[in-house]
Amino acid sequence: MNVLKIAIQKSGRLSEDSLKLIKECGIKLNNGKGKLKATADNFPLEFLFLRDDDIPGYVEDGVADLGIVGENVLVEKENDVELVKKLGFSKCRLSIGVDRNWDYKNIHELEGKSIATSYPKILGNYLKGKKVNAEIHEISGSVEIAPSIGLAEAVCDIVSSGSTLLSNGLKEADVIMRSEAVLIAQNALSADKRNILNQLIFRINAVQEGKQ
Ligand code: PRT
Ligand code: ZN
Repeated sequence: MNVLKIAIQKSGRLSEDSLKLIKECGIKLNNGKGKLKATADNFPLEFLFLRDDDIPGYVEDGVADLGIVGENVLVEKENDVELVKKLGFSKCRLSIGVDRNWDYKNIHELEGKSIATSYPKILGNYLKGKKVNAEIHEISGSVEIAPSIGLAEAVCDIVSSGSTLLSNGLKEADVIMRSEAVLIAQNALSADKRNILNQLIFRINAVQEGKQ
């Protein structure tokens, strides 16, 4: 019998709500805590617990058939996968942050400036679209401290409440993209697997309609 493999973030901001959605779909997980794999009792799904950054690549390669990941990571990675459905949780923005005393009016003020980010592709494409030339510094974490240590004049980072920007003397000046968790699928699923995916989508739709 066919089983769909779904990749879920092992631990982080997507994990809890991803598993909650699965549970609300009536799917029961058999997992020992801390394991990298789990199966379901009553639905043909197998779970792989991975770092979110690795999920789009594993889905493209077919190591997993499905995945749940932030749209921000999906767009940045540029993997060739299908965006099946927006899931409505882990909502956030990818935003430009600047010194709170900067009287920022629009993106053109970043012309010739340096910007620290973990999202060089999304930011680069956005700036190109706006015809702004800026220097992008790719850093993998603690982006918010870049201006205070003189590494960059602005940042482009994930924001939800905005308190991390504030506590680093920055303010949210411009929104580059809005993001939420999305269900992704491998492009070339077999007809049998597509059938299981359709059953899963049916259940997710029912859960989402119940919440409206
Ligand atoms: O270990 P792994 O690589 O799997 O996880 P990760 O550390 O890369 O990601 P994780 O768990 O932090 O985030 C997973 C996804 O959650 C992100 O890709 C986003 O789609 C989404 N998300 C939603 C967020 C936030 N909200 C968020 N607030 N991701 C990160 N943050 C950061 C933000 O950058 C800031 O530094 O949380 C901090 C607090 O945010 P404020 O604005 O509320 O202060
Ligand atoms: Zn990550």
